[in-house]
Amino acid sequence: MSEIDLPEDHPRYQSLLTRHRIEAGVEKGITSKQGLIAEGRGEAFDYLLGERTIESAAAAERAAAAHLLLADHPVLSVNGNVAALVAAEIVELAAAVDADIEINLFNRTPERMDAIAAHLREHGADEIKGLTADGRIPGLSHQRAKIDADGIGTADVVLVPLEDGDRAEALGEMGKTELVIDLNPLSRSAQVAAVPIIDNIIRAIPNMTAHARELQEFDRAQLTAIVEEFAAAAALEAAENAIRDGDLGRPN
Ligand code: PTJ
Repeated sequence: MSEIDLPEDHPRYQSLLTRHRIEAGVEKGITSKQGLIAEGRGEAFDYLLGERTIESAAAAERAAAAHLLLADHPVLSVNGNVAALVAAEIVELAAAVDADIEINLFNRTPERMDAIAAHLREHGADEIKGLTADGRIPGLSHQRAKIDADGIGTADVVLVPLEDGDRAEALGEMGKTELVIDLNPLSRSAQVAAVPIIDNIIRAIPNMTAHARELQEFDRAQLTAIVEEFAAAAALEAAENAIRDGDLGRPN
């Protein structure tokens, strides 16, 4: 038995674990109510993908790991859904690629910022950015423009999971290389990403950490070759085709 009192080989284990974590996130003041709705939308896409990491997503996860290892200043952006679903896994990825963790919220309130920071610390995070908020994303109004000047402000590569389209677009215009995790290949965030990862974040982050560990010994030329080999448009197309084919991952 595990976190949700269900054996891990139960066919709905991962989906029920995800729901449990999001619900707990709302109860802890981490995840917004809108985050619940966003998770529902994500689940629908995941169901159509067969709740598995498709081949093109695995390639994207490897390319994203190579980007993070090549970066001068990589930052992993965390919102209320990410914190609820994969807090410990984000901390592990940050350690594997030597990245900063920065909290960035669409619906930013001091209470949620503090609750998420505390939750990340409970899961092993040390330094957490996002609380200073002394930088801004140009072209965005409102609280969602806030960033740390020495975090995302100076990052060259940013992982933005489950991001809203406006913010993803504005970050791209700042010249950041964006790695986006989003189960919807048609979302604007996925469309503007250098590396769109069309996979559930619950699978994507541990996969990226495993790739980063495997690529640790690669030199810059080898990592650059992996980055250059990856084609974003082809990955988006493969994911859309997998959803439209709708075999739900069942063998033909
Ligand atoms: O915590 P906050 O205030 O920053 O708000 C976070 C949410 C997610 C509510 C906010 O960023 C938002 O409204 O996002 P959107 O525009 O609904 O986009 C979220 C995207 O993430 C959608 O395209 C979903 O399909 C996708 N998604 C949802 N759950 C998952 C997911 N992708 C990967 N893994 C998931 N578990």
